[in-house]
Amino acid sequence: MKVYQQLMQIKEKRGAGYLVLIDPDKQSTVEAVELACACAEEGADGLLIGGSLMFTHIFDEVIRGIKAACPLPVLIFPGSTRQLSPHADAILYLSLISGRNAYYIIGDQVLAAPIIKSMNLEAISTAYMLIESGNITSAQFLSDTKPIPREKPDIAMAHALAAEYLGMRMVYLEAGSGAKLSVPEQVIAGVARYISIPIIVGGGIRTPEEAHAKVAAGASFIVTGNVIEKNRDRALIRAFAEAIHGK
Ligand code: 1GP
Repeated sequence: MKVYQQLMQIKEKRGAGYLVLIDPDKQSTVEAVELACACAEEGADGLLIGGSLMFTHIFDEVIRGIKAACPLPVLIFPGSTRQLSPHADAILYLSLISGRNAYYIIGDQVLAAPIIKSMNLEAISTAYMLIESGNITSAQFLSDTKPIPREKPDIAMAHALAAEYLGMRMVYLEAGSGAKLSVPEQVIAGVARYISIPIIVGGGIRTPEEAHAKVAAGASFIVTGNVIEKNRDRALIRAFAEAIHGK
């Protein structure tokens, strides 16, 4: 079964899905594999691998290691065309539609498309939208784009609807890794009632309660990165999974 279908089944059965971001820059391969296995055992639904920057050469090795040890679907969450691997199950094929920098809307995608095809990777077309989060995030700085103001849900809604009309399959509302403030529920709720494609929400989510509030507002998938990578606490992974699945 395709990963996209798998994700839709998770959303259907569990109300929402929990995706954990593993950044190969922040740990060794052994640690990344350990964390991935803990996520599988404690109820997460999938893994995102990637980051805005990549200082390490072990990107491919981490994905291979995780795939060999862990049953969860592995999706690449690419900061650039340098983050590709034939060992992943799929790639979030991101277009940074909140910005007006053509390179991140279509330039990098053109460079990546033939490689993705040759790797036989499933590409899941995803509208990537940066939402203002209290500080300048890596994604904003590196893409040289402005985020959508957090108190203007109407701007986010119009962008998300444009993505749906363009045929994109998911919308990712991103506060940024380590963001001071996560995506406001008001923005999620506005977008959720306006479009019919699933919404991923991530960036700066630090507690299961916060994750639950995002799902209640209309998120279909929640992503956490830093909070799990720093604590590496199985009970916390379980608590996030339960809060997101509505248990
Ligand atoms: C970043 O949304 C992800 O792209 C995760 O963010 O590391 O802040 O959880 P955090």
